[in-house]
Parts: sequence; C-alpha cells; structure tokens
Amino acid sequence: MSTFLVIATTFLVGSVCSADEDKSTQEKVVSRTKIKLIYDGDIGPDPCDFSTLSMLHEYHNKGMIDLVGVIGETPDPYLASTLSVYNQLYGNDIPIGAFNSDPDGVKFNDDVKKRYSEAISRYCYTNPNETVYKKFGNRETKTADHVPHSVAMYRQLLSQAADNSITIYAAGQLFTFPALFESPGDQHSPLTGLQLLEKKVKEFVFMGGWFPNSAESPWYQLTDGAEWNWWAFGDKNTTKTTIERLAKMGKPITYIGAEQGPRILVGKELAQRLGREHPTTESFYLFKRTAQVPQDSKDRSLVLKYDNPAFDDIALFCVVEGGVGEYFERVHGRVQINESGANTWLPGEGNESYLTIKIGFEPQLREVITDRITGKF
Ligand SMILES: [Ca+2]
Repeated sequence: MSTFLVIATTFLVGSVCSADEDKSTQEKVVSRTKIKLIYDGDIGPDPCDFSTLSMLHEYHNKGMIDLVGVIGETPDPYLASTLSVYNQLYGNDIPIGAFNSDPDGVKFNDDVKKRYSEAISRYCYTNPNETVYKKFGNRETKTADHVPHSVAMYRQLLSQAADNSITIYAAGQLFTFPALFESPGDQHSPLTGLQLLEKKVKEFVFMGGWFPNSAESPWYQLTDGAEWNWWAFGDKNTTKTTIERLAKMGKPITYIGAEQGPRILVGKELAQRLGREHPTTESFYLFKRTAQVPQDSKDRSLVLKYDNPAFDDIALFCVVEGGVGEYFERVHGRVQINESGANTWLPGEGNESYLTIKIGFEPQLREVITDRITGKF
C-alpha cells in the first residue's frame, strides 16, 4: 500500500485514539467523517508545544483534520499572538481563544501566575511567546485583546458544532474547564458549558498524568507528586474536578502520560528541515535544555545540542493517525486523581484508557513524528 493510501485510510477512520481500534467493516471506515478537533494547550515553556502547533496546521492543511479552534490556557499575555503567528505562517484563520484582560475569562490566582513566570525563567532563556511575537509577528498578528478568552471561544465553537462531533485534545493544564463547566447560557447557546460539552463532544484526549502512577516519577517531587500538566502550577483541584466531571459523561477518554515523552526525542532534525527562521525552531533555541553555548567555543552563540521529548506531538499523532496496535498499546481502567493532581490507575473496564508506546517502535515513531512536524507525509 502506498504511503498516501495508508494515510488516507487512517485519517478516514478518524478518532482512532478512541476505543474503536477494533473497527470491523470497511463501511464503518468510509462512513466516518474527518476529526473535528479543538486543541487546548499551554504553549510556552516547552518546545513540544510549538512543534505540536506545526503538526496541527500541517494536518489541517492536508485535510486530515478540521482544526475547529485553538485554545491557549495559561496566564500568558503573549499566548494569543503565538497562535496567530502560526495561523499566518500556515495560511489559516483558525479561531483562537486565549488569556486576555476580559474579566469574564478564567481567573488565575497570583500564586499560579507567579509559578508560571518562574517556570518560564527556569526553563527558557526568554519568554518564548513574547519572543515569537517580537520576531515573527507583524501588524496583522492578533494579540490577546483581539481574541475572545478561552471560555468564550469554547462556548462559541461548541455551540456551532453538530452534536457528538468534537474531539478535544488538551495538552496542558486544564484551567479552562472548571470555568467552562460553570459558564451560563449566552448569545451562542442557552446551555451551560457543562451541558455544551455533554452534547457536542465525541471524545477527549489528554496529554497529562503519569501512568500508571505519578509517584513513580522522581522528577516531579517539586509538583506535589503530580505530573507537570496535572500539577497545574499548584492550583488545587483543577485537574481532579475536570477529569472527574468529564469521565462521568461516559465518553471515551484517552490519556497519554508524560512518561511516554522521553521515549520519542525530536528537535535537531526538525530544526534543520524547518530552518532557523521558524517559530518552532526558535522554541528549541529558547529552551535551556536543548540549546546551549558550547563551553570550548569562542563564539558565544547558542547551538542546538539536544533533542527534546515529543510529549504533545505523540498524543496528537495518535489522535489523527491512530496507531493503536501498531505503535501503541491501550490499557483500560479508571484514573484516580488527588487534589494536587497526582494520579494512580485502577485497571478495569470503562470509558477511560491510557496508551503506551510499544517497546521497540520508538525509532519509527520518532521519524514519523519529525516528518509530520515538518510537513512530510
Ligand atoms: Ca504542553
């Protein structure tokens, strides 16, 4: 089968990250429409956020997904402009929802804002979103106050969607959800946010958690035992409230934990392919773990020295192209989350599952993900 046919078949299947890898008939395959995806992320501290944006636009431009909207969920005033820069770069006009000064948006407490800023300075040379705006933005680039806040954008997008049609892929903290649940009817719909999610969403995919147990990760001792995303900068109960409420809806929920990321390292190759003047490449140069000044060099410029885990890219690949049975294995059960966002896993039946990469398939997956980030199909 040619590469094109493989891609065509897998994307027609749609949502193969959900529990339907046991698809039985060709009719079922062809009758499904392409995934209508809302992406919700914490673009900023990690280069995988930026490479995932590249992938999202590549998939959309190839017709493999309908990218219905992009939501930025952290309290970063430059988040909206990054999403807009990518729209401009890839020739799209995907609706953007992000943090801005609207008092009806998500309310962040000062501790969360402080820990977010601390994380940016700990891991990055400068704020990646601000730098991307200054380097790649122009007069047409939208900034925070040109776009609706994240809750309003979710409400708008969900109201306009057909029932049971939307896949939400959340690859960051889940700050928007508790506020969305409580949001009352508005000009778009009389339904509350919780009711809109129940009516319009087909499945949820989360890059978050550490499976089967976040206590197994010594790197997250600074995060009250939680994985990074689900720690939510110390915002108690954000993750627990969100996941518990969504799980109760009974729709398929797939988790891909942070323990999978380090198995798929990307960066140097994709930077070479995209070139230095690309915001995705830029993000790798802004990240202290990947770009460094060589110690023995007189030239003080940064060199891309290390690859980086493709945390968010892996999950997006699975959302769009599937690969359960081929690259991934699925474990069914139920997640248990405490108020700090630390998780454990109860194996069993149900609508929740997590995925792991099959042992030995890392080199192939790494190659295919680098291809997708760089628009190679
Ligand atoms: Ca992320």
